[in-house]
Amino acid sequence: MTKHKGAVIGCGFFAMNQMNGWRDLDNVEIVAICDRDPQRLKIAGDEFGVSRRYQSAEDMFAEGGFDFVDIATTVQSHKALVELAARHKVPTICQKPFALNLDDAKAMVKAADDAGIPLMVHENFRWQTPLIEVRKALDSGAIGTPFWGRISFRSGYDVFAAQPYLAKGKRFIIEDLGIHVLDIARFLFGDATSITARTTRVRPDIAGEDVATMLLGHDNGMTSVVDCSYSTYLPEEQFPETLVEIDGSEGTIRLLKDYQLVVHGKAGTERRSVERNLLPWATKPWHNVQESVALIEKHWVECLAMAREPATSGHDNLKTFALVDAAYLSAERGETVNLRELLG
Ligand code: NAD
Ligand code: 89V
Repeated sequence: MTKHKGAVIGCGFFAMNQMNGWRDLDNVEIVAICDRDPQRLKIAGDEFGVSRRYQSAEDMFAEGGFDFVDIATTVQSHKALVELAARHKVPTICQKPFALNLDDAKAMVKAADDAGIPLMVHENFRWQTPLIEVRKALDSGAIGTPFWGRISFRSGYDVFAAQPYLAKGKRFIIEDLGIHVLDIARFLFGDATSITARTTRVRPDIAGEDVATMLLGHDNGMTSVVDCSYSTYLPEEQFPETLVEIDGSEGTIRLLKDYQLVVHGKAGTERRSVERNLLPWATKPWHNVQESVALIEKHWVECLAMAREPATSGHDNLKTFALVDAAYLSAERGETVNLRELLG
């Protein structure tokens, strides 16, 4: 068995899930970690038994000895780190949001292409089992031809407790969470040609928008609504569940709260739970997202071994990222934005 040697940059809140996912894979060994914060470096290094520890990514790359790098830092450092990895010709995974803007994202993809290295964006939401089950139900033809969909993430969860930086950015919910939900829309309904967005900031104590409603036109003629809110206080909190509604020519699919999937078509109605068992290191309510981390990491290693392009490659993610930029543009201008304008 080939053992893939990896390095992780950024040992913060979410990287712990990534480290756990890597530890679960028999054919991966994380041989080096990097964080400019020495305390975080020590905690992660001790927890996961990694002795090569660096405060500088440049120093880590200079010593080398790994086959891929997993960048788990916040967005401000992504461009410099992806370009550093490209200079060293090391296959790269980068967390979402991939970049600060679409121009940077395009430059990062070009850097990887020029270096001839695979590049995957850690866009894990589409790897959640319930969403994979929705996709399978769609592909089965049970509801005929889909013509309308809604992907919805509404919550009052205090996301700022674990990720305080989210309260500070001028861009918030579309850039941080909507990016996942827009990617799910692409995963289920195909690429989009246009987007119309409206945004609001309900919470007075944050800098960015915490509510966004987006209307997408898809290449295949479908219409979808993508809506996100962190100011929705429900009697039963549903964080971090993504709910889905799809109407087709012969039936409907609903992914309801508590991961209940209902597929209703000519053949009848099927209702079942698509919730997964907790991984040993997972904690509720995050377990479903944590499982998607393990699945995207497995996918990366398979792609690396077979020299295949990952589902959420840099090239693929440009289309999700363009939707993010287009949504902000649409909300600012108060008009529909054509995606071809941005992607060229
Ligand atoms: P965090 O602030 O907790 O951790 C980031 C770490 O990176 C910090 O320890 C920081 O010291 C380190 N760092 C930053 N720049 C560095 C550099 N140049 N060199 C070395 N170390 C550096 O952040 P987080 O909440 O873990 O988020 C990290 C990324 O993960 C963000 O992009 C966030 O959007 C993303 N995220 C993704 C998901 C998901 O489901 N995919 C969930 C949460 C967070
Ligand atoms: O993806 C993220 O960065 C997280 C969460 C999953 C909570 O949206 O902020």
